[in-house]
Amino acid sequence: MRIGIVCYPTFGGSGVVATELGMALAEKGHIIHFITYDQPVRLRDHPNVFYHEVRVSDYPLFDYQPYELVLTSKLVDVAKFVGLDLVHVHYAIPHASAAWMAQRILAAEGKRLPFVTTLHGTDITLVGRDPSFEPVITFSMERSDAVTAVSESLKRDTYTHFPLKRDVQVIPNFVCVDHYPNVPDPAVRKHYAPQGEKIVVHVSNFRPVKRVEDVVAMFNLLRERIPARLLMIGDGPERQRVETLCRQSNSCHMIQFLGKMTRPEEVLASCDLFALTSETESFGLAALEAMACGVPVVCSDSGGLPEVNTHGVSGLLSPVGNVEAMAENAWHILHDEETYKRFRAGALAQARTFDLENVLPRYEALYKSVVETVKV
Ligand code: GMT
Repeated sequence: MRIGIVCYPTFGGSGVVATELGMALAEKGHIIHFITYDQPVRLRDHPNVFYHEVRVSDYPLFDYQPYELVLTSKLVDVAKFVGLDLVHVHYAIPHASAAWMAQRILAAEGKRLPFVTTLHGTDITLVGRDPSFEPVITFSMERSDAVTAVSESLKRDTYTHFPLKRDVQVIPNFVCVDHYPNVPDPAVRKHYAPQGEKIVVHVSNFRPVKRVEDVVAMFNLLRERIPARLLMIGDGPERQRVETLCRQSNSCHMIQFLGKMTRPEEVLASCDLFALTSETESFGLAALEAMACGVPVVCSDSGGLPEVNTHGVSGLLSPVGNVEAMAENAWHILHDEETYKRFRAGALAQARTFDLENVLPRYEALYKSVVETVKV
């Protein structure tokens, strides 16, 4: 099939999922056209993968650049030129409405462009709840030829926040477990924890929803009981504030901010525990990536996190904001070798249930049914 993929090209989970899905489809022989404003960070060269940049003009009349319109025109252009069989848009805003508009423009010329919308989380749970977006998101979800959500929790949230009548299919996010290292590298461990301390790690885009401060609070409590270091990977609006707080605390020398990394798994695999303290998380791809490296997870029990991290198997969960419980959970996982080995094995086994091998056929089947049923 010739498939267009529209996504945010940044470090966020939706862009990562879209990119890895496209790469995997290309590997299976599909021809994939990424259409976005920048080269997706995880995109690699492949003979079946093409990238089309959406360039917004900086004409002085525009205080706000009309990205959605330029994206629509690009979709029409690519669809006509390469003969796309369908478009898969990741993140509803504004991708689903752009795809719908492109579909209508092509229909006026007697051409067909089915589109699938995948909801990733903040498009529904945060941004989507802004009433000013509601009519457009509801409309473009209703008009999508198929809608998927990355967890059961996100599906429930979608029906709660939007007056949606159509069906939403859950297709979870995935990892290619065999592509992740799952044995700690002694040199990396020595580098980050020279005294043999336990290494706790957090990866995110440091948005307020991640409650990054709770990671630090949980770590400070843990450090009262066992020697530990904390690695903070990623960057975003909260980083400066939280980094300043850390610098003022007496555990400053035990916390390192590493910034954005294109291959976080090279550090993750050498860590002992992953911490994710989010207010809400539709899925928690970062946690799944840690589990694919054999790293157990301590996280909040909100949104789709309980679907990803099985309590008592791949890690432990506790209520949002309860840093004492999170520190207790971290201590429980790390305090003795036998328990730790059990959680490590559990994390890896749980990650395997989300292996690409199990998820890719579900997207392919969905594409096939959409292409077979959608008319102009
Ligand atoms: O977490 C973010 O703020 C970024 C956002 C995105 O669109 O990249 O992540 C969302 O989608 C990911 C991929 O499906 C999920 O793993 C994240 O849980 C979800 N984030 C939230 O729900 C906060």
